[in-house]
Amino acid sequence: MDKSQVHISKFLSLILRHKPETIGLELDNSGWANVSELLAKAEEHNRQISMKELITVVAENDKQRFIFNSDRSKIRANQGHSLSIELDLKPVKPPEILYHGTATRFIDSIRTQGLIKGRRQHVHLSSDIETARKVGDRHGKPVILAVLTDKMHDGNHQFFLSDNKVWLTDYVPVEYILFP
Ligand code: HQG
Repeated sequence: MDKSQVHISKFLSLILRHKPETIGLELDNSGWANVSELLAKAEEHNRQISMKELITVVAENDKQRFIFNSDRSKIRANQGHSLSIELDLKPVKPPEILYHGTATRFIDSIRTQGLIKGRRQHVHLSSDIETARKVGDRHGKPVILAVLTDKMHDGNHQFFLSDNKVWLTDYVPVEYILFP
């Protein structure tokens, strides 16, 4: 993504995951926004985005954060919401191990509380270490935690796989976490 695409992606993350009210937009219960309304309201708030730019950002987004419906009349974020919306994801059996990237400063708290979702709708896990490292890097000195997801699944915890391949779960109790 080039600089202007990153700029648009951050704006879309704000609007489609967290605060649509910033531009007076409403999402439906599944997090979908009407595309023409989104572009019109963005423009009213001095964020001019063309349909062509929007299509490029959706297609070339490094993490495939957004998706259109089939006729491109609607758009939503694939995951990462703090808004309470229904993504309609089906529970999926996870692999044996998934990874969570965090920062050293959170480790003491995670050791006592486990992994909590905080302001987001889910705890985010990835199937590869490199992604986890990048996620942790956003918060400080990165630490990669391995999570025994097959054991969690056996213990009746549910997992979901978002359309952009982020693993989501509600909470990770500390006994399932392998600390480095
Ligand atoms: C930490 C990005 C203290 C948790 C990424 C994380 C991801 C605790 C931070 C997505 C804790 C929350 C989400 C506890 C968890 N005590 N700290 N008990 N339990 N934490 O940003 O997972 O680029 O809400 O380890 O790729 O970092 O936005 O979650 O460090 O998929 O598309 O609390 O955001 O995607 O931070 O990132 P976040 P995250 P995008």
